[in-house]
Amino acid sequence: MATPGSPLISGSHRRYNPLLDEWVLVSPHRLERPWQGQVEQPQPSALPAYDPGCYLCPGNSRANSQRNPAYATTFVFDNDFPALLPGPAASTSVGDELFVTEPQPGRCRVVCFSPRHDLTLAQMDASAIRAVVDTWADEVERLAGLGDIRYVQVFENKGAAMGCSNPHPHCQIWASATVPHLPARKLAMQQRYAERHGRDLLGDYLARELEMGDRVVCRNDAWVAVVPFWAVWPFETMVIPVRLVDDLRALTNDERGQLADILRRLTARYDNLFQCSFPYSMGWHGRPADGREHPGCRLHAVYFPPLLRSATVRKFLVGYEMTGEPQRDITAETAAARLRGQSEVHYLDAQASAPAE
Ligand code: H2U
Repeated sequence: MATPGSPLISGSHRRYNPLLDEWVLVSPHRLERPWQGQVEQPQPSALPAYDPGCYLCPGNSRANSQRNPAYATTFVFDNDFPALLPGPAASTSVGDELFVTEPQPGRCRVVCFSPRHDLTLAQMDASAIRAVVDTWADEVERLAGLGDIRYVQVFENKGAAMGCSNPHPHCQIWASATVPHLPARKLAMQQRYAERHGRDLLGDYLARELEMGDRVVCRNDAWVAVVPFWAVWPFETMVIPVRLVDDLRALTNDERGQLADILRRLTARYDNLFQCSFPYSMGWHGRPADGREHPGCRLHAVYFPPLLRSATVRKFLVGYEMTGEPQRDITAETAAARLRGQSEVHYLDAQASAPAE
């Protein structure tokens, strides 16, 4: 059945992000200018399954004379160089109006997704990704239970383009004594919407996206991957649960399995777009561990990939974006159509199974 799609806006316009109370400038007409970007050859993976020099591979040594076990699925350890240090619980801010500080004690963990150095989520099978989902939920549970922790941020920084130090598939978890300002603003906006409408913001947003259809990338019964209407990064996506669930810990067995499915399919589409290991930063936003009510809070993941036109041509948030507000040329609808047009079979797996010429 044809979906109605979004109202067509062709000139320069701004779009509002109701989750962050921010705007993005959209300039679709600029896509008509001559393009001098290169078209690149597909990139084969040159990585070995095991790298003796990798500090994340099984059995290898890390900083501070630590040694990784011979792990077979996921492996989690305390970051040897943590940005947040354990300490006394956060007290109130100190200083005058212009020079304010407050303590931010916490914990930092590193999660290896697989013993295989050469895989990413896009090439792992659903059962291996399911182990990652379970590990995230277990870690949030454990860290949220520590007395001095109010927020647990799970995030993955993938690819050298994002400053990632190691291609071995991994993510980080930073647990802090106060809620960082981005999730805090989202919680406040979701609460305001819930108080005004008696429903949750992302639930209403998801229903409208499913009606319009033109920003949806892929979905299953429990999850939808969508390029948000207010996306800043060219191929930015959100992964939103169909059920109102506020936290990774609260996902049912079925929702966890379906999450593994949607993550594999979305990341395979990303890799296939420019036939490379697609760099991105992703993170989960959900309920804090502060024991308070958070009306309207719906768990979701955000993916921020920097690539624009090829495996090397990326977007930078510079110029007007640092001085005015974020801007994009390709619309969210066009980006979603490009991602929808990709296969969910990873290009390296397709190459490997293609008959030799
Ligand atoms: P990134 O690839 O996103 O930088 O994450 C890798 C993390 O691994 C990084 O935070 C930690 C770094 O501090 N690390 C260790 O904990 N031990 C090591 O021996 C090397 C790196």
